[in-house]
Amino acid sequence: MTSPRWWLLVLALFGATKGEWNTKDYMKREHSLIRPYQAAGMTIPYWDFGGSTMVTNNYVRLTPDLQSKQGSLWNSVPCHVRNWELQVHFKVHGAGKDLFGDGFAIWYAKDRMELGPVFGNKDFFQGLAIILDTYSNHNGPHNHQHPYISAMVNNGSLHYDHDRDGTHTQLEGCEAKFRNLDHDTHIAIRYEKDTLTVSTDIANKAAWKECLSVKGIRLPTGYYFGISATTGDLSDNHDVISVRLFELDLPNDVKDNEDRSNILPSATYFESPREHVDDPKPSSMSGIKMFFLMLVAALALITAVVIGIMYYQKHQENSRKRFY
Ligand SMILES: [Ca+2]
Repeated sequence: MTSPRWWLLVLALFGATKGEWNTKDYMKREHSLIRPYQAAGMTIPYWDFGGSTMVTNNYVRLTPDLQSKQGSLWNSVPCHVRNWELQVHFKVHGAGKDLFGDGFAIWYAKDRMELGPVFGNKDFFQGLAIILDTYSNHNGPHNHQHPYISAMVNNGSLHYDHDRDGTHTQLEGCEAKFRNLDHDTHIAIRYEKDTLTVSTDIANKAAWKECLSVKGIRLPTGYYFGISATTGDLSDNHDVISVRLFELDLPNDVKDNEDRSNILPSATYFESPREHVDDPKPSSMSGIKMFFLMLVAALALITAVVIGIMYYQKHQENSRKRFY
């Protein structure tokens, strides 16, 4: 994957400050958030924020490290770019060593600025969510460790199930230890020719590592980019340092003039869903009760077998009598 971030580093070394790279990918200023954020007063050009979100000179804090907070940050300009890469420089940190949460989500969605239960955004959303879940709500057997990054596409009909950490609606996911790191942490969401690829740069190597890649994703144009976060009983600071959107230049791409402004978001391939079984309830039966129940069941089974054999033998005798 070609990475505009490499060029960012190269340009930084040469002291270049223009938002236009040497590649043919263009950064779209109206969908990006770069320091200094505030032009005048308390507003950020092209961005709105709500809930607990606080803007400082160096970061936008969606939630502080306090319980029961929800915050969001939304681009106010709908995105009409067909192939894009969104890069988010973020920092999740807090005092909790073992207990922290809940995480944050990056959105490309139809509706904006609606706080709700899905990492600070509304449920039954229309669009794409990249979820960076730091807390495992699921006590049963899990396929993965947390923090966990996953992708979800929703046409408005799917519910995000926190009890299963969204595992039965996710497209794909990966484990990513991005919390409480001293170095910078980045995520890139690339949407190119209906393929969604999510990569992380959290190992302080200035290189992208692929987390997930899914083909057959159809997203409408004209949706909004946003980021939201939430804390519950557990908490963390969820900070956004920058957001950069690049329009991808695909020179060999046959011009596709399909009007995508009115389609519903859809995904061709979902991860084979894990069965939605309830966690085993702790048995209210004591061991002795259980033993007797098993004993009675065993006796009943033996009795049934014995009766069955007797009946069979009798039947055989009768048949023989009939035949001979
Ligand atoms: Ca969770």
